[in-house]
Amino acid sequence: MKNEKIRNVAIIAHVDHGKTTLVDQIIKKSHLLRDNEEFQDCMLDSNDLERERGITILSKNISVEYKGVKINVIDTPGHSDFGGQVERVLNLADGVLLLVDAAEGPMPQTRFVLDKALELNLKAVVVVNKADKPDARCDVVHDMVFDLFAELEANDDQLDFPMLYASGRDGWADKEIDGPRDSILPLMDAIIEHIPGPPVHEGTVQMQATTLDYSDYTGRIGIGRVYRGDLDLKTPLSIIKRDGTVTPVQLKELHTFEGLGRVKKDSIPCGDLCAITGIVDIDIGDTIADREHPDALPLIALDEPTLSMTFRVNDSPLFGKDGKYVTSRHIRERLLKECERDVALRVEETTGDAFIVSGRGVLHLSILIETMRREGFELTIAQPRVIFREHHGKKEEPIEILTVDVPDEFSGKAIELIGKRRGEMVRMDQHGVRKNIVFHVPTRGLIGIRSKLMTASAGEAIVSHRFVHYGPYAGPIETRSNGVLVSMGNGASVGYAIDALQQRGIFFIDPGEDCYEGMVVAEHCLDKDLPVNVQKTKQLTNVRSSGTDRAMKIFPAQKKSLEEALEYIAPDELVEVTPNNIRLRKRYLSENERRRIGRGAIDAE
Ligand SMILES: Nc1nc2c(ncn2[C@@H]2O[C@H](COP(=O)(O)OP(=O)(O)OP(=O)(O)O)[C@@H](O)[C@H]2O)c(=O)[nH]1
Ligand SMILES: [Mg+2]
Repeated sequence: MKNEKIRNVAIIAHVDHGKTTLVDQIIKKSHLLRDNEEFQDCMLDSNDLERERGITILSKNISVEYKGVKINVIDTPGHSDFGGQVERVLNLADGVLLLVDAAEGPMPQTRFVLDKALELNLKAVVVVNKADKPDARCDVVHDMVFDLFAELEANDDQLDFPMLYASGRDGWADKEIDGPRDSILPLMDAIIEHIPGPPVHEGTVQMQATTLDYSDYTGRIGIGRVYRGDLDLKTPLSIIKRDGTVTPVQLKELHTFEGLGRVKKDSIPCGDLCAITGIVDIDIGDTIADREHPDALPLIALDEPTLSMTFRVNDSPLFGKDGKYVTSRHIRERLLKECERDVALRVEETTGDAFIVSGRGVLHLSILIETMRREGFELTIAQPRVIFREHHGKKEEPIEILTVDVPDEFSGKAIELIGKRRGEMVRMDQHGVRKNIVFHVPTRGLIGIRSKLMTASAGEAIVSHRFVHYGPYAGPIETRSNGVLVSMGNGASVGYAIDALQQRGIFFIDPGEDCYEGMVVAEHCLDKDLPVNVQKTKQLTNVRSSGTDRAMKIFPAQKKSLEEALEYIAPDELVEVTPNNIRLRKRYLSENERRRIGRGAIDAE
């Protein structure tokens, strides 16, 4: 039996294919906003970083009522660093809306999320989105999606997927390509028609947490689905942990999703989604079940971290100038708190006030750093390192699938660049004047590659990658080939000095910025490091200047974003992160010390 009054649907797609925008339209259409709430774009991307970067970081639940049916919609992040999250929340759904950009077609993350959905035997409704784009090629994309389903060995029922054309931005969806294009309702109808209601399993209650949330008032919040029976506040319950231990628990509150928020309830029917509070140590995959019949649900796979960075206290000469939290105690507490809500994160304490923080990729960890920075933390971060593992006595490393879409004339350069980083081409397709090239590349080789590809293609490349598996160690990869210019002294940089030095490299700082001994101020045009005096001022002499002084012409500094900085630094360098500044520095600040210790010693660490 199915509960026809409920639909649970997850929206999945490659990054930026328009998931959140589409969910916005569903919200808008359902008149969910109260009068005093104003409609914003991407309402659901609610935290500052999400809004600023225009990406979804955490999956979110909303719920709308349509034709007497409660539709639970789960918006998921598209970036591959968060793929594990998507995989988990698919457990909440009975079907998916697979969005595909009408111009780009299926991309690596489309393949990944669809594969997971098919594996779970979920019904898919395909939405060819952004059909308003001038370069939309709906028919071609439709065929590509069909081929993708076939490649992923979808069964006949799955292959027979319903398809709609849509523009989330313009708020319409149609079954026909030349439909009226005036309403999003055909999409809502398709959900009700094609996505099955949740099966109702009679018996004692079983609920599983698939996502964690956290609030300072209630502590951990478990979000999940009721698979069997009804979840009731009065029933005595137990929790079954990953290792099989069973402990009696008492729920404090039970919430159901309604509109953009949550509403307190005494009971949740089988098949519906809910959030529960009152269990301090609830974890992903834990089952909440009847105390008399503690039957565990199948475990949920958790993603293993593939990349780590060492976080240390900021010990540069300018430490504490703009941060509130600078001690290792503060950093430890904050990192442990983050682990409470982010299951893909691991923190390990090491000697010397340092923490090895491991996660799913540069973006995953840089979002944590950026968040901490905004909260007033100061840190230094060492170069990202890939996590190797041993398998049958052999060293293995994470391998990713990388897709690069470039205009023809740049394809040679792209292939050469990726080849240098041990990338192997697996496929190349031509569409129009562009080539779509797929590679397998070690994660090590991907660090910093996006900016290189962008430069090599005059900004035209569309680059995306995701982890596929661990594979044999591919051998050494040459990373940065340029050396850097390192400040020899302390004090603000001087325009006169930068003017004189800029023929030797590209500066990362402007005149007047605070510098210290050991700070990296520019990229050297040669392959070795060079100490420079950026505080040097013009000599004042008694001789009257003849007026032939060359006018200074200082090029704008090439400022690095946090991610760029992390991807740029060499093993003997650090990124200093404070609320207002991102500086690059040598790990050992004095030149003598660096000479004594030598670069090799750090590399070998
Ligand atoms: N032309 C056009 N642009 C769209 C459409 N829908 C979304 N966009 C734009 O595409 C960009 C990404 O949209 P989002 O809705 O944030 O995409 P997303 O899939 O949620 O992205 P992630 O959560 O980061 O994976 C934004 O700049 C939108 O304005 C559409 O239907 N047509
Ligand atoms: Mg989004």
